[in-house]
Amino acid sequence: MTKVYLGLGSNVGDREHQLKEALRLLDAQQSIKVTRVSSLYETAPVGYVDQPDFLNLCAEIETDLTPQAVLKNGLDIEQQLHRVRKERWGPRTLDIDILLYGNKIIEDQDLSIPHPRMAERAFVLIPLQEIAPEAINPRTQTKIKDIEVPDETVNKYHKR
Ligand code: PH2
Ligand code: MG
Ligand code: MG
Repeated sequence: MTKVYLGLGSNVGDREHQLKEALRLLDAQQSIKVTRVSSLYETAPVGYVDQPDFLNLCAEIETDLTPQAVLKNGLDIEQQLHRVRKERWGPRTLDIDILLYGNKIIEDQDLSIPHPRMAERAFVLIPLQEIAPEAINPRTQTKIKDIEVPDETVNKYHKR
């Protein structure tokens, strides 16, 4: 079994419901067990800023699936929760990103792990530091808890 860390975000519709539904659908897979979930965080949009605030969380799963299969699972769940892809970084009902897959480094055309922008994003780092302070980014060999968090607006929404 491999420990995989996911970043989930939503800024359209019933954000909290969609995040919880995504966790439920992940855990319902035979091949995936959701083992830890962070608090929910309300976060100002990063990148394309003219869009609603997000709710973000991070989850730890254990799985024997390949990285590509985890990606496919995430995309299927995004579809089930009615995600419409219009613009990159635009508003979405649900986004599931793979942040870390064990200690593997993956550079495929459609998949880059560790997530290439995770160290620059407070909306990823704060929830990830909550559930996986000792995890290591295999690209930089840094512990997650030692990564300096950028100064963005991130408010704890509530404990699950
Ligand atoms: N996701 C993005 C772009 N910007 N900003 C916040 N606060 N949260 C996100 O999940 C997010 C974002 C692209 O996936
Ligand atoms: Mg994303
Ligand atoms: Mg994504």
